[in-house]
Amino acid sequence: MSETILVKKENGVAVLTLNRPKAFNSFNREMAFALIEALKNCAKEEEIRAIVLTGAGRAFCAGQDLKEATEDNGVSFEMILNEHYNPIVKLIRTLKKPIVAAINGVAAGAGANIAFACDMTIAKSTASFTQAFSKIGLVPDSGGTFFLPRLVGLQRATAMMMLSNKITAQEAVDMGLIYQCVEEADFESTVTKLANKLAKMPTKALGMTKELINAGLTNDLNAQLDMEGSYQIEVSESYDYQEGVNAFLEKRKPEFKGK
Ligand code: T3D
Repeated sequence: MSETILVKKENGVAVLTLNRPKAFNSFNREMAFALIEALKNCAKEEEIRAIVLTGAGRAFCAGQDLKEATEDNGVSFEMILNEHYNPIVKLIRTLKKPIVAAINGVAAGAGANIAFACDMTIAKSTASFTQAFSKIGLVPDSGGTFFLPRLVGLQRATAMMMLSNKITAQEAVDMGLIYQCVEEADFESTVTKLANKLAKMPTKALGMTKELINAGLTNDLNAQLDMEGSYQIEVSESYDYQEGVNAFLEKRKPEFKGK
C-alpha cells in the first residue's frame, strides 16, 4: 500500500489519512489510486463497520495537486476526472458503511467536495472550506454542483462556487453544509467517539439508509415510498433487527453484529 494513504484499523473503524502534508494533501495520481484501493478494501472487509477520512498535518486536502496537473506527464484532465475523482465520490456514496470526514484543516477544490460527499462531516473550529476552482478558471467537480445546492440551497451554493470564498467551520455548520464544528482540543476524541459509536450500530440498516438517501436525491415521493417499503421488509429479516427489538423488550443494551 502506498504511503500517501495511511490506514489504521481499530474497534471496527478504519481511519484513512491523506498523507502528503507538504503539498497540503493535494491529490496526485498515486494518492488517488491509493484512496480508491483503501475504500474498496473497507467495503470488502466485514469487520470494518465505519470509516473516517482525514488529513495529515495542517490541511485536510487542497484538491488536485496543481504541480502534477501542469507537468508534462501524460495524465490528462479526462484521466484525472474519470480515474481519480469520479470513482472516489461514487465509492464514498455507494459504500454501504458510514463515512465520517474529519476535517482537520483547510479543504479546497476536490478536497472540499469529497468532504461534502461523506455521510457526516466534522471539522475542527480552525478548519475552512473553499471551492477554489473559480480562482484558477475551472468549474467545480467531484460532485460539488450536485451536493452543494442540495446541502445549502441554490443561492449560497452558487456564491460559494463562483466566488470561492473561504468558509469557516462554524459558518459551514450554520448553513447546513457540514454536521459539526468542534474545538481543537476535543476534535480527535469527538471523531473517535462518533466513529466507534457508528461501528457498533446495525451496519446493514445504516448501509441501506445510505442507499435510500442517495435515491431520495433524485426519486419522486412515490418511488421513494416504494423503496423504503421494500428495504424495510428486507431489513426486518436481519439479525440486528431481532437483536434490537429483543434488547428493547428485555431492557438491555443491544449487541449488533452489523448483519
Ligand atoms: O486536472 C485538474 O486540475 C482537474 C481537477 C481539479 C480538481 C481540483 O481540486 S481543482 C482545485 C485545485 N486546488 C486549488 O486550486 C487550491 C490551491 N491551494 C490554495 O488555494 C491554498 O493553498 C489553500 C487555500 C488550500 C491553503 O492556503 P494557505 O495560505 O493556508 O497555504 P499555502 O501557503 O497556499 O499552501 C501551503 C503549501 O501547500 C504550499 O507549499 P510550499 O510553498 O509551502 O512548498 C503550497 O504550494 C502547497 N499546496 C497547496 N495547495 C496545493 C499545493 N500544492 C499543490 N497543489 C495544490 N492544490
